[in-house]
Amino acid sequence: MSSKLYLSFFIIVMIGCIVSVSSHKTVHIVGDNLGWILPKYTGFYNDWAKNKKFCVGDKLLFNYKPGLNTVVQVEKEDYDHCSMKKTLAQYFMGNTTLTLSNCGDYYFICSVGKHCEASQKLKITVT
Ligand SMILES: *[C@@H]1O[C@H](CO)[C@@H](O)[C@H](O)[C@H]1NC(C)=O
Ligand SMILES: [Cu+2]
Repeated sequence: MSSKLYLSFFIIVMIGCIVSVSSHKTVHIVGDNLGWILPKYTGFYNDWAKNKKFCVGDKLLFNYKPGLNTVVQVEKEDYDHCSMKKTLAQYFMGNTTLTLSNCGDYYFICSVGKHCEASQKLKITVT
């Protein structure tokens, strides 16, 4: 009887741990200290994202100055071609925080000048 009680207590503690770990939300600062800028080299933002794990509920923080850069969420085709045939969302007021609410791929580009062609673009996969 008491070992059963002990077991159910143990199970409740385990569930509590799992819930608190999985509800831990991370704010990912895109480009870390450099922020969301015209990158120094091709593939900079892919490198930034490479070893990170993006989970549902995490946030992305794009640090940029309004007027100098924008954040445009697009689909894969526009990401690949730096076009804006079908934009999902656009932000231009500076320092944009986005919540990653769904699993799947997210694509972002900057719409200023030739910034996207110069690799100011970001693809992440949310799991
Ligand atoms: C945007 O974020 C940067 C970096 O954290 C900060 O220095 C700047 O003051 C912020 N700008 C605004 C308008 O909040
Ligand atoms: Cu830009």
